[in-house]
Amino acid sequence: MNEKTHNKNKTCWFCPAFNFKGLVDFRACGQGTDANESDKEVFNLGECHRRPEVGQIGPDFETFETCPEWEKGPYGFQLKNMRVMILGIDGYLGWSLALKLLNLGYDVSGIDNYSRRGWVKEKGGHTIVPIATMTRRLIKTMDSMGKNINFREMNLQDRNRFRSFLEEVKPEAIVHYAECPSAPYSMVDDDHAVFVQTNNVMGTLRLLFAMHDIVPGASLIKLGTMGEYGAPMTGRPLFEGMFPADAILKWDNREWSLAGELTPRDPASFYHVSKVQDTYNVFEACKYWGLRSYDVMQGVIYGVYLDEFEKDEELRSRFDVDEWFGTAINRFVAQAVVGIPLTVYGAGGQKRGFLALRDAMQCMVRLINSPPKPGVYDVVNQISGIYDLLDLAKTVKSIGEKEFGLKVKIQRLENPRIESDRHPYEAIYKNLPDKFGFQPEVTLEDEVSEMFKLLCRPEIKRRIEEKVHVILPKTRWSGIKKDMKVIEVME
Ligand code: USQ
Repeated sequence: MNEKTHNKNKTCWFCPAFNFKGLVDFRACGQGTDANESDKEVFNLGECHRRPEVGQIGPDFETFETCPEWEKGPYGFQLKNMRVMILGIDGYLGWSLALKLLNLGYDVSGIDNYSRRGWVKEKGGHTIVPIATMTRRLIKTMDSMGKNINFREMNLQDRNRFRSFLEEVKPEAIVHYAECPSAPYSMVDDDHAVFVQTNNVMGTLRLLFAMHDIVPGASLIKLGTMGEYGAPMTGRPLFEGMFPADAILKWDNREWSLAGELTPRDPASFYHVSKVQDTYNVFEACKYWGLRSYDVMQGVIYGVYLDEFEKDEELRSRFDVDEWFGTAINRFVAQAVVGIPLTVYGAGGQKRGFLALRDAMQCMVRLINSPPKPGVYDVVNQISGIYDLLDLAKTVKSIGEKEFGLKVKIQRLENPRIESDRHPYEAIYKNLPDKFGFQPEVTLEDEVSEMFKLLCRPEIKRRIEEKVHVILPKTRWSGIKKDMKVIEVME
């Protein structure tokens, strides 16, 4: 596939500017139109918001290649000045995506209530890469890119304000990052578990209803997680959200097709449970109302690099390494820089899908450029490789020692989580490369080197040293409050 033109044959069916007049057919789960009233047409004519002069047109009127509203970009055809709203625009991913989209010519808007800054502060941490206030960020994007972001400070659950912002912007795509992303934070106690689930699940539900009422044609790119699936000990592959066409269930000498059914979920924390519930809510909204969505089952993100960050130090995105908001590879690099033995939990045989920040951003742009048809709920497993934790720690150790002259140890700690630490893991991740032209741009080793380069700077190293007390894990899934024992230190 030519990665630049993978979406060239998509028609008005897929375009968020096309306003359908009839019913849409919910195709994602094998449910046909029989459930709808049979005397109504399933789909019929519509009109284009962007080109009212063409009048009533059919959904196959133009392709992205022929339509003058679409132009060739580095990640497929893109809708000119497409209006993309990022929910959670101040976060690690939200801010990175905002810069990437601005640079590519999108019209970017966003909301945030700065809760991520607040959660990290509540736990005594700070982003070890300093970040500017939103006001400074907006000034800096204007200075260095000449672009404005239409930003509003607000909570997604602030119903009336959010709805008026949607009315004002009328986004053509909405990227939903506005959730609390931390498994350990959701396991601290009942207050944190209730907060995470309320924040995440109710925020998404508010969003779905608001989209139904105000922008039903917009495409929703919703951040889910690979952790929804768990790691089944049978070794069953982790398909992309739904079973493939040839999956069969056999039982009691009988057989059924599983094609198109949502696969079982086995989430790994109360946070991951919130994402499972989101999955069902988004799936249902597509089914009931013809909304369209990609649910992005994202693996663990790592990295600090994006071309856009290089334009100005104040454009960098946050980078957390504390127990609650830091994730494995990011934490390992920070630990190596300040001489803490790398914290591998349990046997270290946990396998997970990982993805570098800049590759994650590429995937998101590709998904924005290729909206699903109305009524379609689809899933991508967004990872570029599968690694086990101990191997990752060894990779970080080796790069830290060879390239940066550090002395790095690895410690195996009692596992604070309830999870298998030796298990089979076969995640399927074909949709992004096969359907959307995704090609990873960076290797694990190169990104780890980039991280070391930044984190070894004296001012950043100092910021890690100030927060060493929040690096070792204290939150046990069992609820027992006790430090983790060191099982083994590996030189
Ligand atoms: N782990 C260690 N040492 C550490 C930190 C983590 O061994 O210092 C292990 C954990 O036990 C776990 C694995 O590394 O087995 C991943 O843990 P993590 O903290 O890097 O990531 P996780 O809690 O799974 O959550 C992160 C993001 C979350 C996203 C998820 C994708 O915080 O938002 O949903 O990655 S996934 O892991 O695929 O579910």
